[in-house]
Amino acid sequence: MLKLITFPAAFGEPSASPFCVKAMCLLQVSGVNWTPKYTSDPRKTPNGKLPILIDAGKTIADSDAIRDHLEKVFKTDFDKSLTPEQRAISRAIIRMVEEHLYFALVSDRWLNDNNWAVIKKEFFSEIPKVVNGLVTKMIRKKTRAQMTAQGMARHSTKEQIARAAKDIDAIKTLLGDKPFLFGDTPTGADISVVPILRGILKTPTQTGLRDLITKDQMLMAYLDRGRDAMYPA
Ligand SMILES: N[C@@H](CCC(=O)N[C@@H](CS)C(=O)NCC(=O)O)C(=O)O
Repeated sequence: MLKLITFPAAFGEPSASPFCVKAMCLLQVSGVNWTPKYTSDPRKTPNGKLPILIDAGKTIADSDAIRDHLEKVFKTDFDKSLTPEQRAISRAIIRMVEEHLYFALVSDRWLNDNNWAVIKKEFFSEIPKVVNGLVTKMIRKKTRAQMTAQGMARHSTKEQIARAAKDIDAIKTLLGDKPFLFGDTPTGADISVVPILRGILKTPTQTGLRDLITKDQMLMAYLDRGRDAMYPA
């Protein structure tokens, strides 16, 4: 049985982390037997991040590597219905959401003061009260430094939302009136896009970033469809 090391559920999503939700969807869609193991501490993992897949004692770190593993070992082709050109577009979409839009979500969750109050309670309530304030302040500081190094936090909130809107518009254009990005069934791109957009949607504070999704009924319907088709039961 494959074991997925993942952050716990949050805000009605099966994990607080869109990358962990993506890994869950990869496992679901490939039809393998798997079980989750929850942790909130990724510090000792190979990349200091989650998710991680354990397969017969072998550790596979990073959701992209998990996808490669499922494709190689279990012969799952997540893009089997796609042409070479569509596969190339899919790869570009995945990089756009995972290496850009995701950071707008992180910034919205961690650096927006209204959201931070909610996040702090949802993610860190089990840290003892006496040290909770200090520890969460340090974690937030580290996240701010990472977001500055990555670049997103160098933009104003308005600029971040404008940047995210361009990505979301590209997704909407590709989706059109199809059920999924490339047709009637979900492919690898949906498996990356849906958890990140749902992560934005389900973070409970109303923000300019979240509004980009809630004001669009087609996108909202797509996110429900994606959850129903790919998420663990
Ligand atoms: N490229 C990685 C990204 C994973 C990632 O960023 N995970 C975040 C949660 S969404 C994490 O573990 N963060 C913990 C930390 O940075 O301390 C993947 O696809 O798995």
